[in-house]
Amino acid sequence: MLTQRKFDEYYMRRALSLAWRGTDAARPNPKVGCVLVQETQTGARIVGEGYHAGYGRVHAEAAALDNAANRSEDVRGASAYVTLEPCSHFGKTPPCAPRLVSAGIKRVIVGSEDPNPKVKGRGFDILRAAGVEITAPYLEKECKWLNRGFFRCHTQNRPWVTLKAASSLDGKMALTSEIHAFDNLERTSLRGITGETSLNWAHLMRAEHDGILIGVGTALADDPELTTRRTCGKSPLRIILDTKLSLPPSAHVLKGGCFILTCASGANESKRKALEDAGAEICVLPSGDTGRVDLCAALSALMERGVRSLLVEGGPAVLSAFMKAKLCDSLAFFAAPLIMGEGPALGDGLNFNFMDSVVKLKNANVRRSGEDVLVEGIFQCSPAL
Ligand code: AOF
Ligand code: ZN
Repeated sequence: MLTQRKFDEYYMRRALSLAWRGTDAARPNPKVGCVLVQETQTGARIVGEGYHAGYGRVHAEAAALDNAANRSEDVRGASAYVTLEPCSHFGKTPPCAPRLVSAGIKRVIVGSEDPNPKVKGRGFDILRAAGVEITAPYLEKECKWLNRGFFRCHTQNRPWVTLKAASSLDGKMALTSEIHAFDNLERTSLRGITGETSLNWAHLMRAEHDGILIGVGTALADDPELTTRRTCGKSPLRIILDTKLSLPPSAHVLKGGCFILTCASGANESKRKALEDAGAEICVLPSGDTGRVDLCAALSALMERGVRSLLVEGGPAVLSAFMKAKLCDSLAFFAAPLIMGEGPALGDGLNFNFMDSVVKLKNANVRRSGEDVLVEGIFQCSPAL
């Protein structure tokens, strides 16, 4: 016989796995899953389940109740396992908490409170007032991780930021000759450094993020597409940090739309028009201490644009700028079995006098990626969700 705890864990994990199915389509809404469980004298069984399958579509709880109705199941007296607090507001769909109440649900097990100010605690109030038994938060860490971008935006007003870097064992991201070839601009090409498996993995990471950001140096040097062509899944919004608006209208990255963050308010009108005609959306921002686009302002602008999670694939300068500003949450570092010697390296431009102040990762995890090694971790500066 399962203990109540194990019993709850089993169904909440089922709700979590359903929630993951909403991956692309739910953006910028959170991914939510719901499982309805009916307990009888002969045991417990799932009578309905669902997830938030797309922005503007029914919420997970409504999908689960509809599923139960289609199966002619009786949900009165059932328990609902939901990864996020049932909502209380009329948005694109009617609120879920009253719907659970009128369906006769007697117990609700919730992953975490909804940080959206339109909901935040009000869903619980509705359930509690109706006498529904509440167990919350339950498996909170996992449920928050699922929607880390959504939580980061509501708690810090910026997207979840993942830095991705690929280098040799000695941390080099390019050869010196490559930089000279591009007029001292940073270069972060994966070509020739990491292997196929890591490239495929990197494209999967792109599909999991709402936005992908590089510096204009990388755009000029590599002329990348920044798509998910090696895998399935939606390509993220392409974003270029381009302080002086120097990206040429012929750049690959402009095809299919691209968001340019610049400080060049007075840029030549014809240049601006040519970029816009080529697919760019230009956003003029203040410059920070370094004379480059202020990263805090950049992240707010991206949040406004619907970006909840951002993958930074920049060269060393852009990666270091995010670390210096402490505006980064997780790292994915691919190390290839190579020693490249002189060349631009991860961490270039960062300078610390004491070990206490170096950039640190917590929960670091190491795994193989073909011939390469993938180190993942959470930056110590990343605030709790
Ligand atoms: C739930 N269940 O499955 C989801 C919830 O634009 P709307 O009307 O779809 O509302 C989106 C907000 O509703 C979203 O920001 C979040 O607070 C909540 N999402 N709530 O009860 C769901 N997706
Ligand atoms: Zn809802």
